[in-house]
Amino acid sequence: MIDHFIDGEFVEPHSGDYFPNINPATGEHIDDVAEGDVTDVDSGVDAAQRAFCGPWQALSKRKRLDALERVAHGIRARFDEFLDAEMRDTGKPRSFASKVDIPRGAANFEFFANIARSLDGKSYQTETGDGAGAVQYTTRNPLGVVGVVSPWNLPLLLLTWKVAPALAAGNCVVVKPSEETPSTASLLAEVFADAGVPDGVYNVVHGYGPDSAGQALVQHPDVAAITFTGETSTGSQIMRDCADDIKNISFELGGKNASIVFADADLDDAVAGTARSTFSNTGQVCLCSERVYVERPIYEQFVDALKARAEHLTIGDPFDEQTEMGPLISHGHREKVLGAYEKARDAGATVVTGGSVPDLDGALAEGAFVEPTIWTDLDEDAWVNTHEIFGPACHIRPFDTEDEAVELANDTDYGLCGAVWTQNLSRAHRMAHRVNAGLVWVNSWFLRDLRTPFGGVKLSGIGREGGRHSLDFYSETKTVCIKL
Ligand code: NAD
Ligand code: 6OD
Repeated sequence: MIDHFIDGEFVEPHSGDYFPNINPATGEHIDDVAEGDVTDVDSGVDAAQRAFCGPWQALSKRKRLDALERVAHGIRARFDEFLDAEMRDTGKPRSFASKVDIPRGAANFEFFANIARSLDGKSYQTETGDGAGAVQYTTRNPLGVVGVVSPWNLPLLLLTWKVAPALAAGNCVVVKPSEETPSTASLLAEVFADAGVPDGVYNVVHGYGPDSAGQALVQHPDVAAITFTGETSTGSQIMRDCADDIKNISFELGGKNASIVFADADLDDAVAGTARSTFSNTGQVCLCSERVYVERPIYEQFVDALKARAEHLTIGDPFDEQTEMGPLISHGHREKVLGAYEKARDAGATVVTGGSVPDLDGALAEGAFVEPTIWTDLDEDAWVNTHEIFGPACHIRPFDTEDEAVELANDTDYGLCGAVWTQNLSRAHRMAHRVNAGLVWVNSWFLRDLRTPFGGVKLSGIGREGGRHSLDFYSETKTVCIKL
């Protein structure tokens, strides 16, 4: 059973209801998860408020941040448990989760603890009419209780990306992990307890989103801010639900990211990088490239090379070291992705590779697998070119000029990131400037430095998290003016 974690204890849901947790690689029922409701959320928020006003604030900043560093060590000490839990919940391969998800879970705590140690305010000397002057300075104050609503694609990574800075800034949290991936949030609760973090600082209420724990958390009047990662349509609903209380919000939402490959790029790097940016985590990373634009002289060569990469991916058991691609998160999501594959075919796409489900034996035959898929020859307004698929698929189209590439890349409602492949330095800078997104990678993809601001424009989000930007969001700046 996976229960809520409230006020330092695992507790059963008020309703007594549990829902199943399914391994998407096999369809196996792995656990039962507490289904939270308004009453459970009330308990979580109440515990967080008491901890905020009591033991968490009573600790010195140094002791609070030391405790977060112990959480980082605690994750590392139980690395294999976190890894197994994440692989079972998501079906993501060991080769990915052991390098990305779990290390980043620990690194997020260490990084934000460190950066918060050196945070400073500003001071100003102010002239006054009487000549005495005044000094003004700023302080940062925590918000109180922060609600964290997180998705299933990088469960521990994205939950800790928000929990760590929220706590480093002095807040307490109530988290609502995705209903698809409850396990690592609960393991993390054990790590918090072992690290000696006071009860009520980190609370977990499991459940669904609308009319369930997620919405109750967002609407709770004593929650000061909501930090959310997930679908754009969910973000819209959450924004409406936060409006009455004018809650602070930070949103990391969907993407329809473009990868632009110029003829002067290092072709091997561009193909390998685009394969990574399209197929990593079975295409379930908000930063994945689903639209690829290739300069005409190398178009055919590029399509053939990406096809070869897709066809050589080892698909299968997430626990096998050799596996490069696991299943999608669920059969429900597979229906959506296969629906997109069908829409592409109906719109007249040339299916370069994939488009269906792979043949797998034994237990894996029950898994939510799909083939990595590449299309060409679709119009830009085709459904799969305008909607986020969140699966291992992309459309490739040729272009002739830099202006055309910019126009194609920017012709979307989203603006999370872009990738540009070129050896021309001036062009790299021009394109980085002209692609309308929160983040542009040149000759790389998903190369992260946690100090940098992360977030999207247009339908891809509101605000920036990362480094000091996160700490800005999770605190209020106060100005103090002292007349001398
Ligand atoms: P989702 O929006 O369906 O769910 C995310 C979380 O929100 C879950 O915990 C869910 O239970 C909760 N939720 C749903 N409706 C709610 C409501 N009305 N009120 C409160 N909570 C609610 O997203 P998902 O399917 O879990 O994740 C995939 C999506 O997330 C994709 O669109 C992807 O692009 C996006 N994403 C974006 C980023 C980013 O950094 N921009 C990162 C990861 C994922
Ligand atoms: O690396 C990160 O910090 C981050 N927020 C990644 C988001 C990935 C989206 O799926």
